[in-house]
Amino acid sequence: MKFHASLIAAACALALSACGGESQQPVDTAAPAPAPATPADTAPVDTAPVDGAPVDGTTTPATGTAPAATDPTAAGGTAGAGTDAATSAGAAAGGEAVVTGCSVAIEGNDMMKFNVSSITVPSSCSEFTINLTHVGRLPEAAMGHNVVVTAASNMASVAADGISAGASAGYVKAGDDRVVAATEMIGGGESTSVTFDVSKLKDGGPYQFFCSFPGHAALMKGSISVG
Ligand SMILES: [Cu+2]
Repeated sequence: MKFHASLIAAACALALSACGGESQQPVDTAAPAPAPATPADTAPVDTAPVDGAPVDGTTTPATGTAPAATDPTAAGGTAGAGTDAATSAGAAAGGEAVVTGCSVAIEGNDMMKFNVSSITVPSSCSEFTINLTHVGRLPEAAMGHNVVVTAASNMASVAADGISAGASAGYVKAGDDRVVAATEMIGGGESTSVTFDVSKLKDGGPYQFFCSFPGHAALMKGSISVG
């Protein structure tokens, strides 16, 4: 008899719908679980406009949105805005930059990303201009971006020396002859550009472009070559 009773109890526990009264409690207990969804609601506001890639949110705990990013709810909530972000981001996939004449326009955003990962400078150009626009909203001090061009083999050391040089130097060591070109550091909503001699890219290489703001080079970098 006891055994039989416990079986029924177990059955009730498993089939919640079969046991009216008791099943209500587990359901109520489960209800608070979505509570984390509340903070998640605020997360998409920060995450959505930033980038269409949910992956970024997960790999950027620095933004403070990390807890929300782990919540599947956040991904769902972002879906709608994500479409817009993907559209506005355009080439944000990180592919080859569209070069017009002897210049290229690239973007940096609040998710610490450039919208291109490769730039091919036409060999017919004697000078080349890189136009950088920071499409984010964060200020330079928090999410500054620039474009520094250097030999790939020098990137790490140039970045390290830039950090030593500090914010006042735009995170680029003054007179650094390893630097082929470097824009000033800008914040959200700003634009800048730099023009350099293409002949500087024709010897050696491969070359890379990157952002020298502390910690950004890991994500904000790409290849630049003469094609
Ligand atoms: Cu940057």
